[in-house]
Amino acid sequence: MPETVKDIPKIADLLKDSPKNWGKWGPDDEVGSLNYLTSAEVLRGIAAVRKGKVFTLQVKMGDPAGDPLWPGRTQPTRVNLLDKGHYLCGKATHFPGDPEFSDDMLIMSLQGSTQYDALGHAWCGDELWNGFDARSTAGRMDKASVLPIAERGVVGRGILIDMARHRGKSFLDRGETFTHEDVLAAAEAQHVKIEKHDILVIRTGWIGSFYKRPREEFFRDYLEPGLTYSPALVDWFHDNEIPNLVTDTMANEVTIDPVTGVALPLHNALMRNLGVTFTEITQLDELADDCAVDGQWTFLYAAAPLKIVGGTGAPVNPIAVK
Ligand code: UVW
Repeated sequence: MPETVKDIPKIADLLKDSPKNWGKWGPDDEVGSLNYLTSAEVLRGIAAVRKGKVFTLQVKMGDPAGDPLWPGRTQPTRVNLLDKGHYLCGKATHFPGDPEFSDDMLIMSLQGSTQYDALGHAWCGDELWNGFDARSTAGRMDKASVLPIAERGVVGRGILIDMARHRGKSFLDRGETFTHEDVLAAAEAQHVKIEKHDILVIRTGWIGSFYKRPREEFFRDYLEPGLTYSPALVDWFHDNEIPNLVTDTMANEVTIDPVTGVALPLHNALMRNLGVTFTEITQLDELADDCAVDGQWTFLYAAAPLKIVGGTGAPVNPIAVK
């Protein structure tokens, strides 16, 4: 880790020789590596289904006890607009025949729950994914927003790598890192092979731990565990044409890269440069427990974030079918 802030490299310099998929799917492409998920990949996902068991991977949203979200973002808050009280107090509109209704609204950060990031969510310099002008983010995302991902949907073969279990922990420590080589070692221990175009789902146990320990402890000097940047890791994602990285952390990577001191370098190396879509804040504990029991770590993965026009991200409830 550099000793002073001025020794921390600029992300653009750090990644100047890093591979890019810009232009690979044409100059207008806004879904990046999801292009790898062809119909054949959907069928490969379906072929992984053995038992018809369904798992939903979203965290609860709008829990009055608080939701897990990046410090500084707005908690999803659900507000009742109409309920029995309005009828009792004579404040509700009456419909013919006197049917009664409840109604509500949700206020939240679009990245404030289980979510897909738009490919344009993170950038460096003046260009987003595919070389789109970063000025297109002003006011709303005119390019590489979450909408094209939402319209396309994400379906393929998912594979769960349980890094926490591999390390004999219920959840990884604050700031604990792992590499693609650790991911491969965990896969080997699980007797599974990560195949080209797999949707890579990595469990750290971190989000699950939010529900099991004091909030002050979870958020103290916030530093998540996660994948850590190296050129070899980026090459591995590139060579294996990984379309989607899904984890149970808020940012899919260790918060501060311990070697360079750069914050969240994989957001640029994988999302901006390779077009790898990021799914964050998933809850993977139940799926992982089931996989550990039956030894089946692959499944059909299906998800579609909400179709938010110009959104930098959007909530999603991904589904795994074993
Ligand atoms: C940040 O933007 C910090 O993270 P995320 O990708 O979770 O939105």
